[in-house]
Amino acid sequence: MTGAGTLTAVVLNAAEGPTQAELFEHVLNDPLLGSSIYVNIALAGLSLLLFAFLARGLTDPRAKLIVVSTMAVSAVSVASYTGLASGLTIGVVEMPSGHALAGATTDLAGGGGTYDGTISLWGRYLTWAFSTPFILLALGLIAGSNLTKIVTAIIFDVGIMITGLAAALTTSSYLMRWAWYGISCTFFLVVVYILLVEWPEDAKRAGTEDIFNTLKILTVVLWFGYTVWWAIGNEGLALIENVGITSWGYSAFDIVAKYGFSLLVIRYVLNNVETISAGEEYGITGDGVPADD
Ligand code: RET
Repeated sequence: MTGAGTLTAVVLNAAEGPTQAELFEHVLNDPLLGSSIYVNIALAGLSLLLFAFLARGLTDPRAKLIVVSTMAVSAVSVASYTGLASGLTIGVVEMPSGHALAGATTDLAGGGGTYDGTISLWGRYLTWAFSTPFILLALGLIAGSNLTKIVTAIIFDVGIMITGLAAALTTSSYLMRWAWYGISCTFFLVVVYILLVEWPEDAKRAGTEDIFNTLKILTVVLWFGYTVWWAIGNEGLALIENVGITSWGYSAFDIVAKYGFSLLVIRYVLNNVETISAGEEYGITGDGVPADD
């Protein structure tokens, strides 16, 4: 390639943003950002093994459904963090004017180039759309709630995450980023209403109010934490500009909201199978009548 050709290629590359390989190397060579991701892959994997071990003797189908639901959160987490680690679900986003990081550049660690914009770990928001419904399913089942309320909570929960993803990736206007954020928060209020008003009543009826109240407080406080963290992190007001610190915040929340939450749920289910149970034939499909011979 001629000198001018090389220069053109470099400029074009810069305009297109980093390659996946550069992002992969960046995560690998930035200790703070890297550790916030790798630690969670390990924890998610270990928690899956631990939960399977703890629940190995469980036979009641409804109790098992609750445990499987919590295990799904860890399973999605393995995939989610692998997406981040591989560079697949990370990007460098050029913030619109008005944003504190408008015009900022990012030097990629590990020999990558310098690019206009700040790093977004947008894969987090995408995969929360697949993991958090299982947190709500477990909560709704523990509360003994009906299908309508469980599905309503899950629909708005998926809405939170997808509009949160939209907030993270919108570059057309600063205002539009916060408009998405506002829509996301409105959906969040629906979930909070179900958690704080609807399900506690159901849980009282089901006799699970003690554990439900603990889980409810843990969930509402932590989920509110994610919301505030987005607002102050590098993609929001950028009071915290550092991508590694922003990422560690979510990773720390994840550790409690996923694995801590799941442990509480599984411990409760194991010790209270009779309260949780709905009989041997719970969830059976079709109208086949089991033989009684
Ligand atoms: C965003 C930004 C937009 C506004 C709101 C948010 C809320 C996120 C929440 C995330 C919870 C994640 C969990 C993950 C564990 O697997 C998307 C940050 C309201 C509540 C519990």
